[in-house]
Amino acid sequence: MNDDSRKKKPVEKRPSALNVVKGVEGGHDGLPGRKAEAPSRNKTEPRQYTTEEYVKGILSGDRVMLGRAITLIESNAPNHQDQAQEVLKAVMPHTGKSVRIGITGVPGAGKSTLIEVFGIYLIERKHKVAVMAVDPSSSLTKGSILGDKTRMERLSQAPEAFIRPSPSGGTLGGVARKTREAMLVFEAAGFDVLLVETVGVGQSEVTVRSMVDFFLLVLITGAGDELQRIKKGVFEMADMIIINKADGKNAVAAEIAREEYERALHYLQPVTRGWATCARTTSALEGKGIGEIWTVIENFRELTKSSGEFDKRRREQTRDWLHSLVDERLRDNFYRAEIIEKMLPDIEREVMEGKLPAVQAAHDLLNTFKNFLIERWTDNNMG
Ligand SMILES: Nc1nc2c(ncn2[C@@H]2O[C@H](COP(=O)(O)OP(=O)(O)OP(=O)(O)O)[C@@H](O)[C@H]2O)c(=O)[nH]1
Ligand SMILES: [Mg+2]
Repeated sequence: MNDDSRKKKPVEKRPSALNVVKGVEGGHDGLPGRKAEAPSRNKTEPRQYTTEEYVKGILSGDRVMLGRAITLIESNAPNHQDQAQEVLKAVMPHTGKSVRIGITGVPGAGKSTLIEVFGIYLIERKHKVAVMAVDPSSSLTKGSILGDKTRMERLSQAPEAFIRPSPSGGTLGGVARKTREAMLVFEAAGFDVLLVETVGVGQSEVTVRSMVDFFLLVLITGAGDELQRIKKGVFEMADMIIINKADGKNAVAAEIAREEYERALHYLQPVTRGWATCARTTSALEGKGIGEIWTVIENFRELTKSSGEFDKRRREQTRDWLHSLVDERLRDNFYRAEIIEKMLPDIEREVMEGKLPAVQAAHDLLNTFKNFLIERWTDNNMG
């Protein structure tokens, strides 16, 4: 900040210990907001936290600071993003010690109900459970999330659990980035089981599969041809299939479906090397088969840890993520460059009219972009 801008913005007189500057809003974690640290007459200016405060809060498992750190990560403001990166870098050595579980399935299959009972099962066994969702369609009103909070009533009140709704708005890529970073923060805060629910819209299953160790597909019976109801690709990504609602009149049908799936799975290439995808029945409503989910996951972890597949997958996921971040940034810079914006409509038209080969057009555009970058670099460094 130079002297000029300081003059324009006179510093308000406040008691020195309460020197409050505009910063990140807290209380986004679904908890009632902490009593305001700022003087109550100045509610619009929440306190800004230092990177050290965030890091200390996360590592000590302070829920309120944890919620704030995730809010910081989810913020699109450039200064928040810079600080979020500092926080992430600092907590990096404390991340990785968890099992990351993706959960997908047809709408209404009982994913949220299952997460509630499974989460409770885990915290009763001394685990710390974080629940996240990847839902690029979720709006700012977070309507679907409110529904989930009531479905996860006990879990959302447990101190050993933390439920974080999907970051709202933006592209799937943006939502996924924020969720990945939130996972790291949860791990640093000592959460050892991370559950990521996907709503099963479009590409979101592929994205969630690319950020978890274990992928769980939740299905139900009784609505026509079972195998038709989900995209074949999703079936092939699963490490475990669950036929939920195996209760009451449905119990027998669920067991028959399970056997059918089990048979079908023999013909599929398993998604995780050395692991045979299996099918089980559950009743989230009656709490049946819940322990079996964990047994399967523990077996999975043991097997893939000893074969090296677990760590290999994580390393590859991180590498792929790096590449997709670079791809995204490059594309963004390219399409936002003024010169490209100007050129593109004409070039597109020429390509569409068959006057210019697409390969030549792409070559011209990229060359123009390269020259634009060189010029900019020269201006910045020589000028
Ligand atoms: N009978 C029976 N009903 C269940 C079971 N699990 C969930 N339900 C009911 O099924 C309905 C949908 O459950 P949710 O947990 O919201 O399902 P979901 O898969 O999260 O749904 P979406 O998020 O909307 O896709 C609710 O009315 C649940 O009470 C079960 O094991 N048995
Ligand atoms: Mg749900």
